[in-house]
Amino acid sequence: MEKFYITTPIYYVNDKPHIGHAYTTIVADVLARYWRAQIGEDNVYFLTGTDEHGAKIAEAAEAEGIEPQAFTDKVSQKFKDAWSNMEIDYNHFIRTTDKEHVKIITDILNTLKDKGVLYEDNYEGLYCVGCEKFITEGELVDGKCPDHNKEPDNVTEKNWFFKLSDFLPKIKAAIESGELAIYPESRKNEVLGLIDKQHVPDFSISRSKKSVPWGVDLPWDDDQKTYVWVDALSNYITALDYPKGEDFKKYWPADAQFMALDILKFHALYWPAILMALDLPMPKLYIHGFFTIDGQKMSKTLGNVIDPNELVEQYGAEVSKYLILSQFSFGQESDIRVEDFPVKYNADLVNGLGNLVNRVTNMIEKYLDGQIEIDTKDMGLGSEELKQLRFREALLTIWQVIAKDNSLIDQEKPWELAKDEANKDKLKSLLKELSLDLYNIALALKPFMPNKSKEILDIITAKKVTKPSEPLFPRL
Ligand code: ME8
Repeated sequence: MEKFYITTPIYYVNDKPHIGHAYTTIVADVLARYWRAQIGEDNVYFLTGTDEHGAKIAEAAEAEGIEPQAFTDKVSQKFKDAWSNMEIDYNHFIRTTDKEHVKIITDILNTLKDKGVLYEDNYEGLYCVGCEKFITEGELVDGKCPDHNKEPDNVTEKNWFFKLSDFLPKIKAAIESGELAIYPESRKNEVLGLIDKQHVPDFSISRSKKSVPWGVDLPWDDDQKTYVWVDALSNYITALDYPKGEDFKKYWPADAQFMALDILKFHALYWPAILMALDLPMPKLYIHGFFTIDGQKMSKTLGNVIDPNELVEQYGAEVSKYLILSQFSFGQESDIRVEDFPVKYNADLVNGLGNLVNRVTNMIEKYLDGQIEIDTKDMGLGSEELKQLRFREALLTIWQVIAKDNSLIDQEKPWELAKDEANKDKLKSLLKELSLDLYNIALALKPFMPNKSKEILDIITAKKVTKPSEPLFPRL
């Protein structure tokens, strides 16, 4: 039976959700809705959640003067609230502090140890808490981590390591054969380049309890806690109740794991290595760009963090999602320009789609007394693009039809045709063509704007078509 498993990264709860997290979650939501319509609700599983262990989270909790668990409860809820506000329809929201997750992680760690892929070693080096990773001198700018503008900590401790080096040739072969799929192609080549340059040392799977007190215990070593990445990456299978769960048997491997390129290395190297050690099949990874706001990195200090809740307040959930997805292509490095949103809203939604619905239904009401028969044929508008995860291009295809129809009306001037009884057939077939297009536009919009899609379908398939009593998209 066909199935489709979609994941987003699990987001860190050191801070509340922003538009970057929203983008990944929206594309996952649109794709899930698309596949539910193709293969049935019961054959699609969309997972999101929060990553709640590690030094970074413990520090954030301490800064607020509350216990880590209470802190993660609070921030995790903010992610849930934001997604509910954006009308994101996930199947499961996993938290790495869930009891079930912690239990399975403990089993996974034991299995990895039994398989002989872990070893103990002393580590001496620099650690950036912001990145939750060890960092080399060469990566520093003016002695600081360039991403977090902070001096890394000097760390000397005993850790457990994963023998990534043993897996690299197999990972390379899996990427080259397409067994481990990485899209777009440029990101795949980036990963292959990393492997070739041998810039990937073994990775640590644990830290001393003294440095990371907030985490899952390493079952065989009292002094150690699991280091965030094994805990975090495994969420994609613990959520499905690995190894025996029905969901796991049905849904793994993932058909689309979404992320930005900030965490590509972890997903394209560490994650496949863990999966190979567990004898599990490889997923498909889809990497989108890491975007900036008005040319700058999003940061609290700059005060340019865009809160998805504020967008929803201004535009509503569906329009916000449209504005975000239509601004740039998936995979492209981009700059979000919120100041363009009102212009785009007026052009595409008020004057484009809203106006077309209004004109067509108004004319059917006026010239045909609301009577029109449309043959309800699904032309699969935008479907090919969505199958290839080209979200913006799917929208562009829909909007080409909207633009074509609006100019067709301008050219054919149905109000002139209506003046002469001799043109009655011509007028009727024109309105038929337009309403068939509207019907297909509404079908194609379903994964993007389920409510607006239904509104349009209800209007256009009504026994007596009348123009909407209120504009579909009110002018700002
Ligand atoms: O990395 N542009 O969590 P995180 C686009 N917990 N996407 C962005 C973005 C931006 N400016 N900022 C964030 C972690 N994202 C780990 C992941 S997974 C097993 C563990 C999105 O809260 C994008 O999807 O830092 C990115 O990969 C993710 O949020 C990072 O979220």
